Amino acid sequence: MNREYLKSLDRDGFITLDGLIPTDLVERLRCRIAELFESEGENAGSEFKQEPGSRRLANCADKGEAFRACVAHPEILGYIGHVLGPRFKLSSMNVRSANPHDGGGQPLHADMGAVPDADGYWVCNTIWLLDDFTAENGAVRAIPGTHRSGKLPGEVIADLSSAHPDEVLVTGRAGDVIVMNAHLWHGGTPNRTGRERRALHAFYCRADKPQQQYQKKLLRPETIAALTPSERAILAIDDPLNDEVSSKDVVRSGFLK
Ligand SMILES: O=C(O)CCC(=O)C(=O)O
Repeated sequence: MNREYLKSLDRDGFITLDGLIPTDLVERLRCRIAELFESEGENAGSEFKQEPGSRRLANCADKGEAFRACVAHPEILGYIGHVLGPRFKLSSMNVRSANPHDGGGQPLHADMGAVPDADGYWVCNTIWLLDDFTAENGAVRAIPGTHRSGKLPGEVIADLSSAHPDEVLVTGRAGDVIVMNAHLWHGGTPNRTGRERRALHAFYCRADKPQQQYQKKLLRPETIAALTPSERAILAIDDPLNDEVSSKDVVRSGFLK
């Protein structure tokens, strides 16, 4: 892991890992996403949530080998562990595509409405760019340092949809991965172009917190049988603590994640 990146992640709450996704995996993810949008139609995303202005897919760890290749990437897990500590797991894996012609704008939020607790940070997201993120097409905005505020944006900001003086636009190239402390105040911006803007969200949480999507219940037996040991561990398939904390609600709502 790069020390400067670790410093930025601590200070600002996010980093961008340039070109981390091999080109052929970007292509496989795009193809699989297109197939799933086609086959799931109006139900796409409904296992978790549908979002006006964007198309979503949920439970992606169960939806093909291209997604599973993104669950336990060693370099990314290193950064996640830096934020969450040694014991963490995948919380959910979803796709979000900001629709052309002004879709995709979101209010500022922290994922799952989470504030750090006595043990520190407990949510961390990764955004896998499957299209360039530009100033025009719905790049994510973020307010650096707000993950350290111990507050949610709604406690401080009257209009969560308006521009904030301290916000920055996190642009990047298809193939980059943004690692974001998910307590950071952030949100999607409108896609003002005529083309979709696709991203995969691999979202992680600390071991003692419930998964947003209880993977053990949602994955088909054949998917579970095909997991590598490291994928099985990160999905918390054999973790009794996870069964205790996640099994009550198979899917948890939570702001925009
Ligand atoms: O896909 C993106 O632009 C990030 C969206 C986001 O922050 C969210 O859905 O919580």
